[in-house]
Amino acid sequence: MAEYQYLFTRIQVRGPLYPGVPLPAEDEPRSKPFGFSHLAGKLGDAQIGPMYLGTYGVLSLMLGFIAFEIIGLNMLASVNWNPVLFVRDLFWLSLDPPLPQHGLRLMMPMHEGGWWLLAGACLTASLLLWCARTYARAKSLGLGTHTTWAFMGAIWLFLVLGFIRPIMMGSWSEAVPFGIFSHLDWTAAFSIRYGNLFYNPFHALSIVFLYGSVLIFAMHGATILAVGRFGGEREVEHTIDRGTAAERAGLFWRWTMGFNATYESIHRWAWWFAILTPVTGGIGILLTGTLVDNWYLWAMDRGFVASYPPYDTVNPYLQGAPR
Ligand code: 07D
Repeated sequence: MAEYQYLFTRIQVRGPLYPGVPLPAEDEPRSKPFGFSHLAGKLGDAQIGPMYLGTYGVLSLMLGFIAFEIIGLNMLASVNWNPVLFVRDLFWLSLDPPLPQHGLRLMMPMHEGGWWLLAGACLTASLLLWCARTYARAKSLGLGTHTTWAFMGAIWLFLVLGFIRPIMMGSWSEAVPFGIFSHLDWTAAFSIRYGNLFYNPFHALSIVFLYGSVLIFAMHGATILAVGRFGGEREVEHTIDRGTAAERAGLFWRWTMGFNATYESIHRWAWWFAILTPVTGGIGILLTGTLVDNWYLWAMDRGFVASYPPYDTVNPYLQGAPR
């Protein structure tokens, strides 16, 4: 018979269906637990539910659905309501932001950006409501609100790209289109228009935190799996006990790189790195086109891109010439 040894095993642990810790009546989850799924158990917890929707959740899903529908139906309309073309060309279809001549107007023909604005408003409201929901659920369970703050980091970048920067530039047309390839094209065009985003130090910082998050996640995930055989998933007790998985894990990193994070600090490292990715990214986007018009020439001006040779060419950024 299979023997249960520690949490990181392929054997699925199953107790009776568990509704979760008891909560005050107004915070009780709406649904009962739904049941078990073997497949879900391969990825995470085998128990599905209970699910709490509440006012924020229901409103958020409704507005998100409306945004999704507006985007999808506009795409379908753009291929003359032909479902075959819709599926075939889906990655190329797009709902674009308002035409430049509409500036920051709120009223405009629907097919000249009105649908984009409406979808954007619904999507923004949906994200903010979902964020409020993470706050309310965390509070009701007596948790910290770290998830909410992290989500707000992502929403900050989302708002900079689609709302704050367009307002500062005076036109919704500056915003990102809704579409798979169209938004990729938008990022490439944006980078070229403003002189190569690689020279934007906040884009660079954002990449540092993005790659840093990946590295930290990989190191931590690998470490905990590696000490699973010593019960390493019981992180908290191990933080203060001697002779445990935590001590071996720490020693491993001191051996390999001379220093180790603690079981507590590694999670703060991960949280900060993840959050700083969109936070620094948002700052970088906000500066682009508002304060800095060309990051390549800006970098030349600051001396970390080689200057043009002193003959033949001039740096228009330094000369004040039209660019
Ligand atoms: C995008 C915002 C929050 C998202 C939320 C979710 C929906 C779902 C669905 C209705 C992720 C919203 C939910 C929309 C709706 C339905 C159905 C978070 C987001 C709340 N770059 N680049 C970054 C790299 C280049 C460019 C960040 C690497 C080129 C632009 C990141 C490379 C060019 C922008 C990053 C590279 C270019 C970025 C994003 C390499 C041209 C941004 C961080 C190796 C292609 C964004 C400052 C993030 C930014 C951004 C990485 C290259 C353009 C670090 C690794 C040179 C225009 N780039 N990039 O967390 O912040 O995104 O820039 O080449 O705006 Mg870049």
